[in-house]
Amino acid sequence: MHRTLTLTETIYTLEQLQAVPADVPQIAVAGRSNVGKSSLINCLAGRKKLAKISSTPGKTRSVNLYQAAPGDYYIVDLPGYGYARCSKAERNKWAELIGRYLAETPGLRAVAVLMDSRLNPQELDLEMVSYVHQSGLDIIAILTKADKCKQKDLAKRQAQWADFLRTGGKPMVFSSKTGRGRDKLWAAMDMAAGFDPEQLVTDVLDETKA
Ligand SMILES: Nc1nc2c(ncn2[C@@H]2O[C@H](COP(=O)(O)OP(=O)(O)OP(=O)(O)O)[C@@H](O)[C@H]2O)c(=O)[nH]1
Ligand SMILES: [Mg+2]
Repeated sequence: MHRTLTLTETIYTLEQLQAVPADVPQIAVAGRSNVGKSSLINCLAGRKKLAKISSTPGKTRSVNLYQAAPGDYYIVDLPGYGYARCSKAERNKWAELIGRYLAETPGLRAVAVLMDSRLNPQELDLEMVSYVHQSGLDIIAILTKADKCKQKDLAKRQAQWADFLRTGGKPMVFSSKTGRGRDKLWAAMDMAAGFDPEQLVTDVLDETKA
């Protein structure tokens, strides 16, 4: 099925957060700086330059809402946390923006938490996972940059993370470079947003026939 993502809102300040539509479901994409959030959005969209990416951490500085179609919900690219090389004031500003977004968005249904498949669980990853658990939101746990790991190490990493995920499930394995996990992630996003992926396929086929 052909999916599209369209950037509809770019939010820099707490005041602008008020403009976020309350009635449309949203799935946030969160994770430490440089883990691959914006690359994952581009991979889902099948476009290289939709979201800006960089090998230098701290690239995304706003909350960016991408409208998914079909389905009609938002996938939201967040600034990364834990970026050490910016001022404390700036770090606090982002942390507050991310925190307020996660706490005050009525349409928020789930948080995709991205973790680097090459690293042991980091303190900031564990904090985010426990925040999502406490807030009662669904969690979609994702190991990024899987192309940089051997299959055996990925399996170990999945088992390691399963201990921390309350659902008892393993994180999904994803690579923006190879597209590994892309279809599975779209299905998980659809379901978390309240859509049945199979129904979306049927709807699209019906529209094409009509
Ligand atoms: N090999 C490989 N590199 C990746 C993958 N995903 C992202 N990268 C690289 O990792 C770096 C960071 O990617 P971004 O998508 O900008 O990361 P981000 O999480 O959005 O970073 P911030 O916006 O700074 O929080 C870039 O150099 C990407 O090319 C992947 O699946 N495989
Ligand atoms: Mg980014």
